[in-house]
Amino acid sequence: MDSIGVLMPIHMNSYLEQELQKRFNVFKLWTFPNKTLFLKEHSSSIRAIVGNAAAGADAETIEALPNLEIVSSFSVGIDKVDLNKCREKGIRVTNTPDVLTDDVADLAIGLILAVLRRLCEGDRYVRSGKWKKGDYKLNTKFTGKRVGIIGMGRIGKAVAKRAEAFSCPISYYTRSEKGDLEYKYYPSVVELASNCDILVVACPLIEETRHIINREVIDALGQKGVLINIGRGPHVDEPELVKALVEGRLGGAGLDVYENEPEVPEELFGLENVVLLPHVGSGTVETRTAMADLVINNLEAHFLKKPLLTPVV
Ligand code: 8YV
Repeated sequence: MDSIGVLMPIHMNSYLEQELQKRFNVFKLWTFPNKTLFLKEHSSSIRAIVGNAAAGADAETIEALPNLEIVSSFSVGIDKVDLNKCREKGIRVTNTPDVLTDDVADLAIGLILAVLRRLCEGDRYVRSGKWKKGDYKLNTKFTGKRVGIIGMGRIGKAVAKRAEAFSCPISYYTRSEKGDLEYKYYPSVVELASNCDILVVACPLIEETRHIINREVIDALGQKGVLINIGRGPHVDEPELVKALVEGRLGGAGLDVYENEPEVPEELFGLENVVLLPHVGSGTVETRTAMADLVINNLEAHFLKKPLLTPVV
């Protein structure tokens, strides 16, 4: 398979790169200074793209690669892949579900605890020596709080399971009610937000879920409510979120994702009720290794004409 051209648009993981290079002819786009020239010279050799949550395969790239057969994404979310264009051209698409579910759900709980129990602020308090000079203020209990979840796929369910262990009543919003779940269903995000203390975004990013967290939802969550986003930045109307936090209309936020990563609104930096992470939901050695193996296994299956392990298209 070492003559098969595989395009990586950006650097994502050293293990993935090494393992791909052992098997394929890998083109690392970021090492070519001129993208147009690169495409002119190499476009016909490329039969696969390995992208991720930051850079996938848009219509323009797909059109520029006449021999593209498969996009194997190093992510579960495939919002950066033009699925319609892939369908139209008969290009297969795979992602990395399941292997990252636990880590992302763990991180959602971590963010909830970090925001409510002020873990980062407490750490800064100790390190700065302020503990010696004063009393640390009280924070907010997590156990028993009402947790609302947007999206009840693998990750949403895993967050619910963990929150249940904290005795939290769970409710959720999805497009239609899931018959097999005992959690309370709300047919609108505003209703869900009005009836929970912590709102977790865990749905895929598609046109209908863009800005699913808007001003109305934020106001429904209210002064004591906490927003946790482990989905995608564009799920949230970020300027509205920033305004609500700065004006004290929202209780707090734990964010792993942002609208224009790696740009993060600086107004958030000074707020103690906000915890900011650099999109690391799946970012453990174990999980990123499992994701890389899945990407490679999908590519190998494709080129050996075997069934794909985790097909999307
Ligand atoms: C990663 C993700 O950030 O799986 C997803 O959808 O957002 C993450 O796991 C990423 O693609 C790893 O580079």
